[in-house]
Amino acid sequence: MPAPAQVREVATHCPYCALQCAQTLGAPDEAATASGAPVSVAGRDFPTNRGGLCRKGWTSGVVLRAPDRLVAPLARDAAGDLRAAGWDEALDRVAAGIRAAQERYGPESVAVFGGGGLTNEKAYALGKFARVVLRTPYVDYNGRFCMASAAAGAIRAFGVDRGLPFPLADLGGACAVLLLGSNLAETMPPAVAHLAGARAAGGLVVVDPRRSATAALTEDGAGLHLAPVPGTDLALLLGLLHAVLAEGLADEAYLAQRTTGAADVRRSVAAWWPERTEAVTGVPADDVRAAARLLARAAPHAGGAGAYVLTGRGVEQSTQGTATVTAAINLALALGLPGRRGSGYGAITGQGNGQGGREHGQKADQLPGYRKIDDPAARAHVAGVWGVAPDALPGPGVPAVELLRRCGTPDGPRVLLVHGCNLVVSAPDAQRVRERLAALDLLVVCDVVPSETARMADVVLPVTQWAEEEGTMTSLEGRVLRRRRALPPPEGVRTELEVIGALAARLGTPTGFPTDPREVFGELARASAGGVADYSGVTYARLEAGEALHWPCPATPDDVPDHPGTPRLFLDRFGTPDGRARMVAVDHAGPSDRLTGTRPLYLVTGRVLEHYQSGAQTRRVPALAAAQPEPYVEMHPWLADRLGLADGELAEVASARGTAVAVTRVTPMARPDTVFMPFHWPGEGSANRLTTDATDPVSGMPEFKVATVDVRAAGTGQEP
Ligand SMILES: Nc1nc2c(c(=O)[nH]1)N[C@H]1C(S)=C(S)[C@@H](COP(=O)(O)OP(=O)(O)OC[C@H]3O[C@@H](n4cnc5c(=O)[nH]c(N)nc54)[C@H](O)[C@@H]3O)O[C@H]1N2
Ligand SMILES: Nc1nc2c(c(=O)[nH]1)N[C@H]1C(S)=C(S)[C@@H](COP(=O)(O)OP(=O)(O)OC[C@H]3O[C@@H](n4cnc5c(=O)[nH]c(N)nc54)[C@H](O)[C@@H]3O)O[C@H]1N2
Ligand code: SF4
Ligand SMILES: [Mo]
Repeated sequence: MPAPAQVREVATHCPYCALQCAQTLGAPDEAATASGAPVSVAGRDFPTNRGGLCRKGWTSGVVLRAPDRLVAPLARDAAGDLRAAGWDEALDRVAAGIRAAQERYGPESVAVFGGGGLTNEKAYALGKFARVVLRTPYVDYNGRFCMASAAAGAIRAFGVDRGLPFPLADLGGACAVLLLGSNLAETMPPAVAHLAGARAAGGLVVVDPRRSATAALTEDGAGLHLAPVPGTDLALLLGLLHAVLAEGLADEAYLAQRTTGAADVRRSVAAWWPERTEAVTGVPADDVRAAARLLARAAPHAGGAGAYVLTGRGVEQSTQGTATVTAAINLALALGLPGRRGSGYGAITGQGNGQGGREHGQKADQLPGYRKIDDPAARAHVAGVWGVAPDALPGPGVPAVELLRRCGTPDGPRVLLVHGCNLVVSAPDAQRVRERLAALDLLVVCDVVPSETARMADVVLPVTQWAEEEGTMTSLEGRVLRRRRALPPPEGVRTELEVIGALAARLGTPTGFPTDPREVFGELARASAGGVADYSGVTYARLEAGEALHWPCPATPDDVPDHPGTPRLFLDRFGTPDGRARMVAVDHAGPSDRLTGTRPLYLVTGRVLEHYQSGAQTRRVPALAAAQPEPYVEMHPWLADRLGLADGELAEVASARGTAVAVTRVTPMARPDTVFMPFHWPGEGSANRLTTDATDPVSGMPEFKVATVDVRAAGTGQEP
């Protein structure tokens, strides 16, 4: 009998969402690893997850052993098939394709698409590679699909975008939480524990057109569920603020001392009587008033235990996402919440490194440290760290959706490098995205598995995943965490830092591209010094010692103690030039799709507990795939009855973009005028065949959440 494998315990964090639950991996020794021994996963005590994990976290070790794991580069041959290739051959082909495009069309012919799941080190290296080696403005990432509106709203109001400007555990002390468009109970289950205080006080208010698992947490006197017409949250927030002001519940002293713009905002909500709000949103006027009172009673100026306003993708993935976030912030400011201990406003970041991913320079308009690429001082600082002339850095590029629209067009990018995004499943109007990718001269995809996007590529480069690499992630509360290597990667796989370094060497680079994550982090920290997201005082050594370091954490001189990091922002002042929060008046216009006689229903899209995003990872975990095997469309029994659809029957859902076919699930969770589809699957049932690529004018974020559709039994032709 072979000797049992020695198991080494490695403390790390979950590969998936921004909660970054702490895990202990049981990693078998090298010999057992090589023969495919499983990696065990256990929850580890940590302030965000308190030892808990969701079902995805528990099964995350399975992805490390995916049978179709990419272990060699793939290159498309003359017959059009992807076949295994050596690293030199694959990298040479990528470099030659880039050079050919650039010689013919200039540096703007090459684009980079990054991801919010990449470590800080990889995101930083990718942005630097795009600017210094490719010299292209065309770099953006999937955070544009996720956090862009929350970021734009927070920067405008507070001068700083850190999803939660306070530790998540602070929520526990509050007696009211307004949760807009977030289904935490499925998307971050361990976080639900932090709502216990609000629920016990009857103060949890969930705004969601569906009676989601999170909305159900308001039952039994725990709070209120408001179910607006999809896409009308902005009107609801204007009504809530109207009610707060009309009933004299605002924190006037705070408004006078800590904000600007209150007078404009007051005028702008004057006409949003709860009754008018009801007419637009369908939320009863009495519920609007009740929610306003409940929040106000919990606010610090009323002597309450504290209140929070939190937004999620349900309100942000909208053509008025930035305005909606702004309205949520205005409400929070009127109640005197932000920058107060035990109260606040926050946006719940989604991807594992959704926060860090937007700070280190893979966003079209940014340089590391959350610096603006069009700011001369920022350019000079970062160029200095990179050892290049500031003028050599390109200017701002365009947001993700626009970048994709330009791919393969005569004046747009001819080559696209994708790192950490399964675009053809997760981008809006995905069939059109497929067409754009097919029109490229060269599509290069770096991934760990043959995702649907990788299958379209000309060259696929296999990279290490999560437990096979070192790095850092920044969680939803702005805390920098160590991701640790627990086991060696399969032979034939390289780290993304090695891939970027090898391409830089082939293409010629004026500066170094280190491949040791610790070294990259040191450089990133220097590049971020003095920026909004200052990591210069964070080191691997401090993280390894278990220090809780939330940025900003600037470096200190040798004779001064280390900066302790900043768990709570804005306690003294906001990050604006005058230190006050800016209130900005906004108004409601509604989503870009309108109900019509031929498209009489709303479609909203989102997530289920068992699958993560495009499903590239979780569809490869048998237990998760068995629990949620296929695309479906959720509808109310009345609607199903009217459409002649029974549970389990195939429904055809048609929008102005295309048609999807998915299994009907009849449930009273849905509003009778609204159907819901998760977006985790490719193919015929893919929700993003239906979504619009209309974007928010400020943030560039697409309107994933609301489309108008027709639904009928599949195969019944034009007339139902
Ligand atoms: N299981 C699971 N967990 C995840 C992820 C995953 O893919 N799967 N992804 C992670 C990532 S990247 C993200 S961004 C987060 C997202 O986390 P959430 O924001 O919680 O997730 P969603 O399901 O996209 O949307 C939340 C809710 O918005 C509602 N909604 C739809 N339209 C509207 C509307 O017009 N108004 C309002 N008020 N609500 C609306 C939907 O009904 C849904 O219940 O989750 C993270 N965690
Ligand atoms: N209809 C609809 N569409 C949506 C949304 C919605 O609510 N509704 N939500 C949007 C949101 S919030 C998000 S965040 C996006 C997410 O959508 P995607 O960006 O497609 O997310 P993932 O499925 O996580 O894709 C990540 C890919 O990177 C691979 N990967 C994992 N780790 C690494 C790594 O370290 N390096 C590299 N190179 N690859 C890696 C994975 O295998 C996977 O193929 O979807 C958006 N699309
Ligand atoms: S909630 Fe998020 S971080 Fe925690 S185990 Fe689940 S997927 Fe992982
Ligand atoms: Mo996301």
